[in-house]
Formats: sequence, structure tokens, C-alpha cells
Amino acid sequence: MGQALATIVKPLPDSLFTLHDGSAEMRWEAMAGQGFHTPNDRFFVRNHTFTPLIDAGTWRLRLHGPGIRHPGAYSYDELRSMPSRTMDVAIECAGNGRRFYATQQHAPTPGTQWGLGAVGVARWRGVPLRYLLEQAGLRPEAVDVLPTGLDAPFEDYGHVRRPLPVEKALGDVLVAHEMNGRPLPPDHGFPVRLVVPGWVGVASIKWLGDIEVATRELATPWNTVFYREVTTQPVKSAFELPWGAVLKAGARHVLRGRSWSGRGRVVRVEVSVDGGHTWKRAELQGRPLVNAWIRWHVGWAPRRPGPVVLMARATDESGATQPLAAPRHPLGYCFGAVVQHPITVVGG
Ligand SMILES: Nc1nc2c(c(=O)[nH]1)N[C@H]1C(S)=C(S)[C@@H](COP(=O)(O)O)O[C@H]1N2
Ligand SMILES: [Mo]
Repeated sequence: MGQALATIVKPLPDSLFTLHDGSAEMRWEAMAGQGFHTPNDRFFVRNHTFTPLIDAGTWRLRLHGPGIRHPGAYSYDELRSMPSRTMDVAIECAGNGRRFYATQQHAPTPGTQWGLGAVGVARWRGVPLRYLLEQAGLRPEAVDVLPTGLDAPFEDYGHVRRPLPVEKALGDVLVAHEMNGRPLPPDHGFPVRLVVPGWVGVASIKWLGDIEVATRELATPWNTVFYREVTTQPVKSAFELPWGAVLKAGARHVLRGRSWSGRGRVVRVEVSVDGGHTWKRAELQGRPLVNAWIRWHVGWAPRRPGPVVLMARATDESGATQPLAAPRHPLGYCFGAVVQHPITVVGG
């Protein structure tokens, strides 16, 4: 049966999601047999409050602040008629994998106890933020760009908002209005969201309504209290298997998974089926992209029944390899260690 969350609009069937308060985590087995992108129906949702239903007819994107010469407001139709770009980009919550600080490192941290399912890759289409800033007459004195969401204020902290340095804003950031060839679904930011490649998910502000361009560094709770000093994401890997999957002994299996990094292309993935004693190179599928994941697979024919721990570790082009333990983090962000995925092999 489908579960329900008052904070999220789309259906959340048990087969696709695990629910946490207010947010929905994708089950990794939901990616088995899927193509490169995460379909919209199974993309994880992380809401600070709840999904607002916004009328695109009256919605406007306001641009203002001392860092631009021409403040203004754009309608949905105006935005969609501007030059657009398409990008395959992962969005991942900074707290993805937080649960493993507790289960693998005996150092629990507060916050949503995500497994590895707070990540998804979609094909986003929209207007480069650079184009909007240039149209608005960006001044050389501009320092920070502050996008704000139209969802309800979060506790006493106000609307969800997080400044971007102008260099990043002029780089690869997209003001997206399409997700996998469809208008953005309500839960993922309709009518328009920011997509900030390689950075923590919170930078990709949903339900975007306002962009302030400042001539000094800005501070908001989302870069001083939460997600402080966290910008890019470490390299990670996941198997497209249920937690506690059951596989038959004496048969040949293909173990499939995906690896990704906020700091460059994934260049190598290794898999261990013996708790990390030996590692076998996985075969990579397709050309690695900078800001998305790569699919991989490895053949395996388990001989004996019994419990097994599967492990996958990836290396990105910066040379970073997933360690066996992640450095401590007080808020449970950036869990980049190899995850111990338990399965059971049964008699064939
Ligand atoms: N306006 C607004 N933007 C937001 C959020 C939010 O609650 N409100 N959550 C952020 C966080 S913490 C993450 S991880 C991503 C999640 O994007 P998704 O729900 O489309 O997967 O959106 C970010 N953008
Ligand atoms: Mo997040």
C-alpha cells in the first residue's frame, strides 16, 4: 500500500520510498532496471516544511539588490522563452548516508537518518543563471547571490535561502523549469528551482521566487547554522539492491550499482563480496559525467549460503577514493565512507 505524508504531494509507495518525518528517501532497489536518470516518481524529496502549490500564472521571479543595474520580475512564460540549457545533474542531500555514522562508526548524529537514498540524477532544463544576471546588468561589485524559496518559513529561520558566491552563480547554475522532459513536479520545485551542480542539495533552492544580488557576503541560517562550510559532496557508491537482499547460491548474479562525486568524474569502482578482504574492478557503463553518477556492474556466483557484506568503493578524477571510515562530522553531513550492505545467500 502507498504511504502518505502531509508534506509531500506525489504518491509514496512502499516499493519506492522510505519515509522520514516530512521527507521521502528513495529505496535503491527502485533504480534496478532503470535507465540513467531517476524517474520523477521515485526521486527523493527533502522538504523543510511542505510542498506549496504555486499558480504559475501569477508567479514571478524577482531579481533585485545593489549588485544589479536593472531590477525586475519575470513571468513563467517569459522565463520559458529565454535561451535554455539541458544538463544531467545529481541532487544529493548533505545528510545522505547519515545513518551510517551511527551503524558503522558508533557515532550517531542528529537529523534525518537517511540511508543512501537521498540522491537522484535528472535531466534538468532551464535558463542559465548567468543569462538572467547578465540581462539584469550585473555589476562588477556583486559578491553574493541569494535565492529564496516560496515555501512556508522554517521554524524561526524564515524562508529557505542560501547565498551563492557570484563566481558559482556565473558558472554552471541553472534556473530549471523541466525535470526529465516534464514541467517540474510540485514536490521538486514547480514552477522553477535552482540546480547547483556538485554542491549540497540545499543550494538547489526549490519554488524559487526571489534572487537578491548583494555587494557583500551574505549570511543566512543555511550557511551559518546548517550546512556551514559544506559545499561539495564526497564520492559515494550504492548497490541497486534491497537492504538485506536474498540471492541464490550456485547461480550467477550481476551486482549493479552507481557511484557519484561532487568533485569530478568517477574513474574507478571496486566491489568486495568478502567484507573488504579482496576487491574486484567493476565494469563501468557509459561515459562518466562530471556532475552525475556512473552505472557499473560486476559478476558474482556465490557458492555457499550465509550472510554476506557487499561493499563498493569508487575513486573520482581528483584521486579521492572512498575510505573505510568517514571523518567525524557533528551534524552528520558528508558521509563518504564505503557502506557495508548486508545480504543473505540462500541454498539454490
Ligand atoms: N525552497 C526550498 N528549497 C529546498 C529545500 C526546501 O525545503 N525548500 N530543501 C533543500 C534540500 S535540503 C535538498 S537536499 C533539496 C532536495 O531536493 P528534492 O526534494 O527535489 O529532492 O532541495 C533543497 N531545496
Ligand atoms: Mo538536504
